[in-house]
Amino acid sequence: MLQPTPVERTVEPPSHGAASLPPITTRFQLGASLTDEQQRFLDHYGFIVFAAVATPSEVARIADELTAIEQRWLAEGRVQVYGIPIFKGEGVDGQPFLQRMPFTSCFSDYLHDFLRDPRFEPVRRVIGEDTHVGDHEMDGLVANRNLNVPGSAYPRLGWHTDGLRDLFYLRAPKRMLNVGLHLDRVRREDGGLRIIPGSHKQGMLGFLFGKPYFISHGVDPREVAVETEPGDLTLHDGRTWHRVAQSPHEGARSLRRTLYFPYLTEHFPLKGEDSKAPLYHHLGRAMRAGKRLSRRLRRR
Ligand SMILES: O=C(O)CCC(=O)C(=O)O
Ligand SMILES: [Fe+2]
Repeated sequence: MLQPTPVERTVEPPSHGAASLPPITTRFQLGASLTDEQQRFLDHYGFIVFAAVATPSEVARIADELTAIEQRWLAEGRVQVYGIPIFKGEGVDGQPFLQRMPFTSCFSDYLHDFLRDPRFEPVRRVIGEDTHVGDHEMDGLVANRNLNVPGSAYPRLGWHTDGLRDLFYLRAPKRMLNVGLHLDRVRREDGGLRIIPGSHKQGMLGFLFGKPYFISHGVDPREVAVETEPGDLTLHDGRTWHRVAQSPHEGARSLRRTLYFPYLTEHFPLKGEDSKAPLYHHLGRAMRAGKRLSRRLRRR
């Protein structure tokens, strides 16, 4: 069993001792509201996992909806949605495969309704008294499909905090809880989400210079693997340092699908077909193009 590793000096000492909390690998049950213990766990570590919040049939249906949206976007020759680029790579058989799909709830009634299901009320209340579903804000409901094949455009994601985005919007990073639904079984040995527990309590310097953003992928001695089963729901504080580790498996076994729910307390500009790409996505696109080129050159 994993034990919480001692936090670095750059991280503030936690206000509650970890001793009174259940093990860091706990998968909790989501009830009508978060228990005091669940709330303390989230505050202390900066993340929490809820087991099997979606049923197997819902997970299957969500996966099918994503495939249907993918087919539609491929047929239309779409490269972006509302100004946000789609990551397009190759699938297991070399076919075109969309790996980061923004605004998916604008293209599926099922996903649109799913986000509004009453079971998520307790999660929404943790985020704020009054949250709305930002189908058309930021990147909307984002679906990620990490895959490890030679033509993949998105096998992994380097260390980052999501708070950096706030800096692009010219404001200090605020507590922002990311709600992720996980469609696949991912254990530590399968790669997947890694978080530095407690790193949401770092100061501004830790945020900016804790690690080189997105280009560092190394194992951190403080990191924990967030292990999930299909239908699990995770919450993580966007100010934590986190990454997505590449699967050591290849092909279909490496597939890892997640959806990040746009539960927002603030209103952001509504996006539609004539929206333009924000600066950070231009940077991201340039980085991905560079990586694809270097992979291609290495394969020669
Ligand atoms: O795939 C995940 O679980 C996390 C992705 C992520 O950290 C991000 O898109 O900012
Ligand atoms: Fe992130």
